[in-house]
Amino acid sequence: MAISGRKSGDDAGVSPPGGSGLVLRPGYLDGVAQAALLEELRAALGEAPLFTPTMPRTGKPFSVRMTNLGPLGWVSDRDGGYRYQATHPETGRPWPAMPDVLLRAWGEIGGYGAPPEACLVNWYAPAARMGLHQDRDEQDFDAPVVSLSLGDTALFRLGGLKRSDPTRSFRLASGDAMALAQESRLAFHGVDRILPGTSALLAKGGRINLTLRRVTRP
Ligand code: MD3
Ligand code: FE
Repeated sequence: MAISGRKSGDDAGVSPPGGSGLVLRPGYLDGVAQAALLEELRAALGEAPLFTPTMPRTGKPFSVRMTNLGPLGWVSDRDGGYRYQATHPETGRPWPAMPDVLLRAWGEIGGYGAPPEACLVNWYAPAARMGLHQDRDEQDFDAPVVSLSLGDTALFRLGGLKRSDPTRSFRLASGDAMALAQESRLAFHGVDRILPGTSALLAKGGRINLTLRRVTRP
């Protein structure tokens, strides 16, 4: 069975206090499904290798390496800034297709009528992190963002609509899924650190996060 846990008809998940529009599905993928998805990702990475994005204007490299799946991919570099584009910044080729398990997760957890257009693959080495930011490079903020985690557990931080709003932290473990819609869609968020040795899925440790998004308005 690909997906563990709830039967159809169960509620969408558990919401931590204060998080309107935030849905957490701990253990959404069981160990077998995690390993199968990892194999699909390894094949995709052969077609669309990880690249190191750089910050707009400064050119400072991200500590997270990235690639994308689907019709559009998120990229960033010094001169072009944050953007979505249909091709890999280094190979110039289209992004690989999204695996079915991701399309299924989008429907089951996000519950949005139109399909996702972008799956950003974030690859965290054990020391990588992601500073507090908003996701606002999409045209459609009505669509949710759906995230799946693989590998070592992340200490994730979620705030409010202003950078200075209070934040709360929780752990995202291998196989966990999360959806952010409505108020939480434009909330500040980041990854403070990866907790080493918390999963055996990746032999060298580290973490992969897959983020499914709608970019254009359907
Ligand atoms: C909360 N990635 O790629 S995924 C990103 O774990 C990103 O790699 C993090 O933030 C990661 O932009 C977090 C969960 C997530 C994705 C989108 C969000 C949380 C979000 C949008 C709004 C609020
Ligand atoms: Fe983000």
